[in-house]
This record gives sequence, C-alpha cells and structure tokens, in this order.
Amino acid sequence: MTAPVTTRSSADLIRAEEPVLAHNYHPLPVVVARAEGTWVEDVEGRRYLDMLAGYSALNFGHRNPALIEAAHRQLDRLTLTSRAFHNDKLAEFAERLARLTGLDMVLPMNTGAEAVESGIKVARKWAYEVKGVPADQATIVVAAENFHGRTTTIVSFSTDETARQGFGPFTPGFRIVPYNDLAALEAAVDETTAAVLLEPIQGEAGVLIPDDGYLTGVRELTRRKGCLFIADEIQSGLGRTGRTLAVEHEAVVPDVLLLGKALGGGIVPVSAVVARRDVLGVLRPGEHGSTFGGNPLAAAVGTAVVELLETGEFQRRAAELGVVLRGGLAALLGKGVVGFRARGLWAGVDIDPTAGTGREIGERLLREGVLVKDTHGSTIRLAPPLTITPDELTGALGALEKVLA
Ligand code: IF1
Repeated sequence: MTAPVTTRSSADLIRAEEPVLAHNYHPLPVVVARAEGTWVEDVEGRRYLDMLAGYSALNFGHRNPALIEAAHRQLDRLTLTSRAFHNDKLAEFAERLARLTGLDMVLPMNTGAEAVESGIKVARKWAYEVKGVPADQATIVVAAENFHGRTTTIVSFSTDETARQGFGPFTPGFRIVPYNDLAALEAAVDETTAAVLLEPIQGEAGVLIPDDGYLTGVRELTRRKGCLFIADEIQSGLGRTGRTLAVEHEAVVPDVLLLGKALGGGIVPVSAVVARRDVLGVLRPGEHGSTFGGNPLAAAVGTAVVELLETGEFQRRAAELGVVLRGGLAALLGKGVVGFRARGLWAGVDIDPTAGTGREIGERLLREGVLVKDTHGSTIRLAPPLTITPDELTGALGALEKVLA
C-alpha cells in the first residue's frame, strides 16, 4: 500500500509520476501544493514567486477572492447543463464579454486550441457563404514562429518541428509568411483567403513585438482584400500588456478575437471566439458545439473575470509595473541579459548563452524562490500575475541579477 498522497514528499511525488504520467513536459523539480496571489508553496512549505502565472492564465493571481467566490457560489447552484438547454448565466457572460471587447457575438468554448479551431472553421464557412470562395478552396494565412495550440490542424501550420514531428498527415489550406512583414502578407493574401490569423505579440516565439504600424497594416490589408483579421489574444489579452487587448496598442479592432487562459481566471478552462455578427452568424444549430462550452460554472467565472477587467485596474497595474519591469531588465543588459522585449507585465528575456540555457537559469531561479519558464534556448519568459506588487517584482529582478552574476 503506497503512502497516501497527502504525506508524500516532493521527491516521492516526482518519482511516482514517472511510470504513470505521459512525459510530454519536463517540469522544473518543484511540486506545488497551494498558492495565493503571486505566491505558490511546495509540498515542504517552501514559497516561490510565480513569474509564469500559468502561461498568463493566472493574470488575476492564484485563487483571486472575487473569482473563487463566484466559483463557490455557482458550484453550490449548477455546474453543467450542456447547451441542449439554456442556463441562467450564459446571456450575461456573452453580453459583458462582447461589450468589453467592442465586438457583437460570442461563441463560448473551453481551451484556447478549441477557440482557434472554432475560429478557423467559422472563417472558412464565412469565406464560402459570404465571400464566395469556391468549396474547399479557402486559405488562411499565418505567421512563421506562430503558436496557436496543439491540435493536429493547428500544428499543421506550425513552423516548430518539435510540435509537428510524428503527427502527420496535416491539414491543407494554410500559408505561412514571416511575422512583422506586410509585403509578404500582401503577396500571400488572394481571392481564396478567408482570414489572416496572427498573435498581436508572438508569445512562445519569445514575446516578439511587431513594429509599430504592423497591426494597423494588417487591419487595412485584410479590409482592402476582403478577408478576416483573426487576432489570437489567448495569451496577450485580458490585461497582460497593459491594455484589455494587445491590439489596442494600435487601436486596431479585429474581425474575430480569440480569448482563453485568463478568461477562466485560472480556475476553469474558458475560451471564446468573439466576432462581428455577420461572421459568427454563419453558424446554424447543429453545425458546431462542445459538451462544456458555455457551461454555467465557466460563464459565472468568466463574467467575474470580465467584471474585474471592466474597472481597468489590472490593465493600469500592468502598464505601470511594466515600466518597472522594463527598467529592471534594461539595467541587466550586459550583465547576462543580451536583449529583451517587454510590453506591460510580459517580457521575453534573451540570456547570454555563456551565462546558461533558459532551463539552467530557471533551475537557478527556482533555488532563489522564483518560478520562470524558458521558451526556446536561452530565452526566458516573464509573465507574473498582474496582482504582483512593486516589491515582489523588484525581488524577482534581483534574483535574476543574482543568478546571472
Ligand atoms: C503548452 C505559451 C505555448 C497560446 C496562444 C492558443 C493557445 C496558446 C497564443 C492554446 C497556449 C500554452 C500551451 C502550453 C504552453 C503555453 C504556451 F506560449 F503560452 F507559453 F505552448 F506556447 N494561442 N499556450 O499561447 O491554448 O489550448 O493551451 O488552452 O502547450 O505547453 P490551450
């Protein structure tokens, strides 16, 4: 009889996973048992500052009181109906999310990849029924170094061999152009193009921020060529960059917006396609769906998340503390940091490879009580909860300086 899970050590739990849990991740050697705000605690009670925030799913901090309260209240009433019936939480969620984003209509899903897949299906259907593209000829243009999720169709247009290797055959109908290159985009969009699908800032690629004017150019080009601009804000959205949406930095409104991660408050998976009525209006009953999409628990938590964002407080905090983050990183240039890109409380930091790989820096920061995740090679991503305090942020930057010395 193995010891009950509650009394096993971190080391025991890590060992116990090995034979029974798929090895699709290589986690840092820390076993988190509880968390609050910007802090997590491992099985032995050691505390760490969470500078990853669930890849930006924990924008409002671990177990945000308002969100936990909304979840508890709904858990005690109703958790799932399926959409075979209405539930009393979905209208308000859709209304408030549409109003927050400035678009008309909401398709509620669960994970980010489901929102991306749903966006692709709706864009194709719009191309056939509204734009008049011949059946099965629709193309969608994406950027190299994209990350939009892990389904077979989505990795069909990935340029990351690790994400594609062994998963073919792949879905046709996608064209790949360099990111941040309007001329290449102009050349790739033609009369078969249903949409251009882009991250306003490329997350997994290392927080790559396009030149000022790029998003404006994409908006103008897609309007002129009569195709949809789909903005994947699953990671960049909901306060992370100092605005509700990253596209707001250029005052651009996409035709289709994809949201996920923080939309579920770090409690339940909640994602959504938010779009103009003439786009989502192509869906008729029975043509698309999901068991859990739009469930009352997700809708209640999603509404509480929208309520937090309606105040603008988290966006302001990310913008203000983003100044501290940029300043702190600039001070580390030449001291182990060879470059960085940052917007709001989101940064990709390129470490001098002689100082260590991203993974090694992550392991050293772990010993300093700070959790980060490397993206590729020697780039680490910083994306703390937007609830982080100036002192906590300064402390994390101090730990980074220390491990780079
Ligand atoms: C992993 C990072 C990766 C996303 C954007 C859609 C999705 C994601 C812009 C899909 C998800 C997650 C997936 C997770 C690690 C993390 C990630 F960029 F955030 F760091 F992988 F690139 N669009 N990103 O970032 O959403 O289906 O996961 O809910 O796969 O390891 P999902």
